[in-house]
Amino acid sequence: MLLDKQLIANHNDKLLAKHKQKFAFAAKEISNVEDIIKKLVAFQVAIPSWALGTGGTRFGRFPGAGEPGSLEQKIEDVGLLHALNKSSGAISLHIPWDIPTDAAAIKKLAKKHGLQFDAVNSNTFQNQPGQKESYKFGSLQHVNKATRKQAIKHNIEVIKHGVDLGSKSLTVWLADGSCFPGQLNFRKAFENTLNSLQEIYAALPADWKMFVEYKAFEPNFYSMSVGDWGQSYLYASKLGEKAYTLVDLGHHLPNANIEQIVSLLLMEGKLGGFHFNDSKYGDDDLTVGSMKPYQLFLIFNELVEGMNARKMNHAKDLGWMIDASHNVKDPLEDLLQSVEAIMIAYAHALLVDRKKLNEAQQNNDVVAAQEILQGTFRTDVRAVVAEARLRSGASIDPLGFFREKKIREQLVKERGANTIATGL
Ligand code: RM4
Ligand code: MN
Ligand code: MN
Repeated sequence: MLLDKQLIANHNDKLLAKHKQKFAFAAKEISNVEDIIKKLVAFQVAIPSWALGTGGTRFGRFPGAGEPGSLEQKIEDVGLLHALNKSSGAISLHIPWDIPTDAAAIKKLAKKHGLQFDAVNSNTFQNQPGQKESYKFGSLQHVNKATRKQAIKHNIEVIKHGVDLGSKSLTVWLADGSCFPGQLNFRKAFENTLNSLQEIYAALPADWKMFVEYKAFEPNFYSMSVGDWGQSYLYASKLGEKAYTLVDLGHHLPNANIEQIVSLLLMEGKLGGFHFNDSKYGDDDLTVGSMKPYQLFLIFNELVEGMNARKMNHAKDLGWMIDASHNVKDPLEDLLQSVEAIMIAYAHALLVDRKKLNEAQQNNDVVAAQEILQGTFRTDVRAVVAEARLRSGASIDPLGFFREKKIREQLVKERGANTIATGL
């Protein structure tokens, strides 16, 4: 489904007077509002191809209707999101869930929707039909060379798919690890993983990046072979300058100080990619900003501070992606909420008075530092984010549009009620 621009414009017209009033009120208090809007317009968050269907838990899955049943339909879904918010201009593919059999046609379709291909993701956490070696006891870390070779080969194939589509990065997330003490020799597992990653790294095109994603636990519950940012950083450093750490917000032990991790990785020039989601307990993969919006702001605050310190381009120099799963909400509505939460957190981070904050830090004025951060966080920037959308031709109110125009109902009519999207 390709959204008619005029429909969005007509919907915006109805909301315009009220929006302008809210925006004028917000803008009065913000001295650098035009600069913030420019940055918001440029900022794009990739949507993963596996987040467009209903996710499940290990207890069950309750599919919604009108889910995308093919890669083409997934691209159309991301195209819909992008038409509504103009901030979701990229899709990230998971192979083999979404193999682009006709890369040229897929590229053409993506282009029609204004989409680019973000990082490609490999999958060595599931066995595929007909696969010779099993990943039950790991993939790149495996004690058997044949299993490691098979997993390496898969990653290299994923790079090739990415090259065909114009991707520029590979994300490697490993489920590898152990479930019980004594099961693994940690050093050997590390060495095997590193050697395997080195072979994959050698197959990277010159202008590509490799993201090494860490996760504290699950599916292995005693040790993970890339369990935290220290281990990921170690692999990335040993691999070379094209390798980076990827931070997924849900992959830490409870109460980890993610903003500090982000700050130090940026300082070392080793933060490469970012997966947004929210959680209360573990890797809950909930809507971004639904549980801990203040933490999201604190993370963005460090991202902006650290990227500015290195004179990085906020929109282009890191890979931004949502990595969430939707068990009870409509995936498209959930993704619209996530993107909105990200844009609000980013706007807040751009709003922080860095000069004053620096002064407060230099003077050990703890109270002032807190006032600055919390004062910013409590500023309502929703109209500023909406203004950025309006100026880029998107909807002032994407969720309102989605509901009013009964987009899901139309998709059900097109696709039927029983389609099931590939993914977890
Ligand atoms: C993992 C991790 C990866 C994602 C898979 C589906 O927990 O977050 O990024 O590729 O899930
Ligand atoms: Mn992830
Ligand atoms: Mn995850």
